[in-house]
Amino acid sequence: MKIRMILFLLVIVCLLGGCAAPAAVPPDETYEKLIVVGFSQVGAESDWRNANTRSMQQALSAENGFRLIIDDAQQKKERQITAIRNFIHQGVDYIVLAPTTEDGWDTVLAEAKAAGIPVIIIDRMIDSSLATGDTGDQHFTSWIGSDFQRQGDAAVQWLEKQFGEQPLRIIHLQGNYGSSAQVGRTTSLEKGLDRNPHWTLVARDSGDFTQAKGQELVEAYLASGLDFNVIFAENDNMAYGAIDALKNAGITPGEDVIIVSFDANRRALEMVMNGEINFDVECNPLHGPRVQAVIEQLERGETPPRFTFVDETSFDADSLTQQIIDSRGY
Ligand code: GZL
Repeated sequence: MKIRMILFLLVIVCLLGGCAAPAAVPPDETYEKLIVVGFSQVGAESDWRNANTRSMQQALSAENGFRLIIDDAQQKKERQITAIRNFIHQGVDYIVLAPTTEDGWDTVLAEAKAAGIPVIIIDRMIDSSLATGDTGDQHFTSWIGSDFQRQGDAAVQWLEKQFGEQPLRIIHLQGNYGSSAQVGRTTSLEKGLDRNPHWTLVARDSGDFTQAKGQELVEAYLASGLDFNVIFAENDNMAYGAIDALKNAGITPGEDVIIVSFDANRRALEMVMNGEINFDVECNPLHGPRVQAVIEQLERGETPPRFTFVDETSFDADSLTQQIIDSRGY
């Protein structure tokens, strides 16, 4: 009886509007107008990568008219493929991909194309055919990144200029195998070794672009008694690790062992100034404004460049000043 009375009273209250569903929050007009961008990022393995992510966040911000969704793939391609499929399912307006390695993207990018979602590639190449300028498939709208073989050539030519006929015994710390940053920089060193018979490749391993692995590899080389006088590190974070290993062994980096590196992060340029790194090749990560410009062109119905190679330079102690370091964007 009591339950019936309670139910009766509830019905009365509802009829009087006391339990109407909360009014749906009207969609925020500005939120609706934001351009939604799904960004599949390699990971957070290096200073370079983190600067790249910050650049994308600063450019593709809500105040600039964007809603940026970032997926960190932890350097695993499979996670990137899943992320892209999720972006397609979410119906984002654009997809930006910073690919881990060059191969294996055709299927998922064809799915994005079928869904009518433009794809912008940044940083590394997605297919060696791109390196030849061949437009390859049409599964991407625009590519913005670096010429990694040109970076490698700058480092090798500096070694040739600095050391002439002196014998070089080289440790080669590579980036992630199959990434175009590793492919390009390695190709240049290979050609340098072919050109210079007085150069010897003492050891070569992948340090995955990380500081920890760079230190681990050089500690192992030292423990095994390898004799080397150059470390060719394919990014600054591996160079940092190598330098720690040398210092811990009482070896002076930049003097007893020549250090060549890539990225030219501000932290590394300080080490060029203090002599621990001898030569550092810029690899510019600040792609956010470049991606923003491409999307804004597309929004206006314009056609952006298919390939944009970013301008980059290199640094040694002779060319570097504190003013240059302080002016750097990353
Ligand atoms: C290069 C970029 C590389 C950097 C590393 O464009 O892909 O990946 O050289 C980063 O620091 O991890």
